[in-house]
Amino acid sequence: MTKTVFITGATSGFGMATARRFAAEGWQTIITGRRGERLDALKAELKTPCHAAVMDVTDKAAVNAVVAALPAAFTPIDVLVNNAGLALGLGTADQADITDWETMVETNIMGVLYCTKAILPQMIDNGYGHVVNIGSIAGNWPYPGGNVYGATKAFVRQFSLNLRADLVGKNIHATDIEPGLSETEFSQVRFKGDADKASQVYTDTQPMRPEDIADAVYWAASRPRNVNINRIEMMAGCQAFASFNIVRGLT
Ligand code: NDP
Ligand code: 8X3
Repeated sequence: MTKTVFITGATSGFGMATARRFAAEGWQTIITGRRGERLDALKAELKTPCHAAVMDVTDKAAVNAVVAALPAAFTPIDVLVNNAGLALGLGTADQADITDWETMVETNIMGVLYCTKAILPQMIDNGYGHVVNIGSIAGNWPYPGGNVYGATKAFVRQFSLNLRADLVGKNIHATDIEPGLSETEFSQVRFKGDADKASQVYTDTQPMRPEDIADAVYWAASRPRNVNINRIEMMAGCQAFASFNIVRGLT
């Protein structure tokens, strides 16, 4: 039987790679994001049935409207991939812009909540479903400038685990995928279009590729039902942990 995946943030990076991966495995896709022309191009490329909908995850009414208007052939949804998200800035907490903080909270937290709440009822009615959230190593490990971005991803991790605790008896699976250094448009967004700053993040490194994360999403979503993958933390092969920062000379 044909399966259906609903992906947020499919216009770029992990979300686009995830749509391609599920379609290559024969799934039909619902692809969403704010940039409609990119959704149209992706839809034209995919070989399985695809429904594209322009949707801003921070707009609760828009999310509900998109889900309510899904063609019957695309319901019920088997897998929701809550991928849309962003980091804005890398300033320390005292210097960061409060509107950047608000945007990260609205997108990375409220967006995940709006989409989950809109789609869960059909999973519950269907007696089957899987919510895959895209967290980050930034939600597990602090770093300077990670302040609110990392905190939003810690929320995503704990919400994923709590979803599972609530919904195990309803046959709903939940997974948090927690990637590290990966080359997408993420740094261009974080540095607000400063291409030099963005490309420096990846200079002389071997970052993960969007396809590496799509692999993990697909693998988690395609386990047999006697297996739930709670979390997958992934780092680039060139990335690891550092020692604690000890500042000397403080009085
Ligand atoms: P990209 O910038 O390449 O993609 C982000 C996607 O999110 C785009 O499709 C964008 O679509 C969408 N998006 C952003 N804001 C909104 C919004 N308000 N409504 C709907 N869609 C939105 O970055 P990545 O692919 O790297 O990021 C995907 C996820 O992975 C994010 O949650 C990010 O935090 C996380 N992540 C990224 C890592 C990395 O190093 N790249 C590592 C760990 C986690 P559009 O602009 O068209 O709306
Ligand atoms: C993105 C990974 O380390 O840049 O979530 O925050 S990191």
